[in-house]
Amino acid sequence: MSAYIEQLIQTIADRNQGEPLFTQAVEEVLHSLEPVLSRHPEIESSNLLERLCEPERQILFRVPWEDDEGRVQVNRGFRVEFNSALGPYKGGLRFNPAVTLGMIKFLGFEQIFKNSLTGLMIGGGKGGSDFNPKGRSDAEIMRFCQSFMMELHRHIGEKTDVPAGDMGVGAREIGYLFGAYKRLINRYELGAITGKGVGYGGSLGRKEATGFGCVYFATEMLAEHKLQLERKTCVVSGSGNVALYAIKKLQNLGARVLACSDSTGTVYDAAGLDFNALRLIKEIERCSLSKYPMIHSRAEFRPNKKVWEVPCEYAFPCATQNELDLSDAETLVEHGCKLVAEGANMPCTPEAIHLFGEKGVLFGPAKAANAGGVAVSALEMQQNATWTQWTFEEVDQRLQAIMKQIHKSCLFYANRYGQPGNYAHGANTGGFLRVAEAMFEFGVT
Ligand code: NDP
Ligand code: 2IT
Repeated sequence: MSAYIEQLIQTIADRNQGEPLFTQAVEEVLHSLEPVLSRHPEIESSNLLERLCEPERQILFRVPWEDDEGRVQVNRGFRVEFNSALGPYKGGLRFNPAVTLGMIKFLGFEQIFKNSLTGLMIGGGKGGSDFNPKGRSDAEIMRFCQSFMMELHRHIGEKTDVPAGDMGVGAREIGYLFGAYKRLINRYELGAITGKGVGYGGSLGRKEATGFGCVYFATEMLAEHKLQLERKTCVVSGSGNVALYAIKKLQNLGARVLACSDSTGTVYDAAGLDFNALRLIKEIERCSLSKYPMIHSRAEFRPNKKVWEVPCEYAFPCATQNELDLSDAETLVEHGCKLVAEGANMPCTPEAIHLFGEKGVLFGPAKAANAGGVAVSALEMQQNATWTQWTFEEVDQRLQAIMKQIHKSCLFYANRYGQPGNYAHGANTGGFLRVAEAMFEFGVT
């Protein structure tokens, strides 16, 4: 590693103490950039990387709200506006008790490169709260969202910063957030939030986009290596928005999905998972997957077990960060797994990714493989800007074209900077260069 990069990583770790997820994400990107730096000395001389690793703006706020018992609760709200070189800050909101500033910074940092890779005009940002939506009534969720927006509204806008969903934030929360926003600003500013309901300005295909996009990306990787999806066995971790629609697309394309998971455990169904049953349990009833065997008695629920123990040919981590570690990677390799495509953000640890490289497991990194969600969010902004709505087919076709293009870019940049076939390398360098070129043209910003 170059002394410059090593020093920079150290400086960033020192300046962001107590934020291990953020430093993990930064390290992974900076390591990839070495060959770029040696060809472009102006990056070092202009301190571009230091600027890139420092958010343009970070907003922290109190979110007071009243629960159903009339008690006043207090949560923390975050919005990290990381980089606006390519467009308005764009990225989701995460509601989860584990949320910290460091977590939002890691997600916002990743978002910069992912959004750049889509080729669309979107900067990088992320937000959220340490609010735990689990076990809360709809009325509590609504009051929380309204209070959250009471502060957030002054920072967002269709040309400023455009939030969407992430873990714990789906159609219900987006509805409450948009309803509050509209009231507070007294304007029907559709493009200020994405992931909206399709009846009031949302894009058809946005709900499916991340999961579908991840499978489209995997399909490109497989085709590149003369492999197929049809009749292959797959496992998907998680059973939320990303996981469910990855499962659906895998099944549509003829794969057999044997297992998925949630925070309570794994469900294994040798006959292939039933998408409608999963959707009922997770999207509609918001229950634990332990209910699945009540619908299909042939299936087995394994409490507190990870999905990686189920032998598969292709694996799709779609739940959360660092959910697939070295020992999980070893298990996957032992079972003959040939491809891992990340639907979640940073689900594989650096050690796991290293092992995949050594063992020749094809690895599709999150920045590329899960970019379909934010890409269709940008398509939602385009529709909103022209007060139109495209058909599902139109959106899906554009999504497929975008995922194909991202796949091509990854290979192109990996090859150009001396790591042929390394998708993670190509995603980092390709995503970086587009942002860096814009930042150069802006001067010192
Ligand atoms: P959801 O909240 O819809 O679903 C998250 C799922 O992961 C739930 O099923 C949850 O279980 C499960 N889960 C959480 N922790 C664990 C764990 N340790 N082990 C197993 N399962 C777990 O979130 P999304 O599907 O939207 O997001 C999932 C990932 O994808 C996140 O990393 C997110 O940042 C990323 N992502 C999301 C995009 C989007 O458009 N939504 C776009 C790009 C990336 P339970 O139901 O029990 O809580
Ligand atoms: O991580 C992500 O890309 C998202 N949660 C989606 C962001 C968006 O703005 O649609």
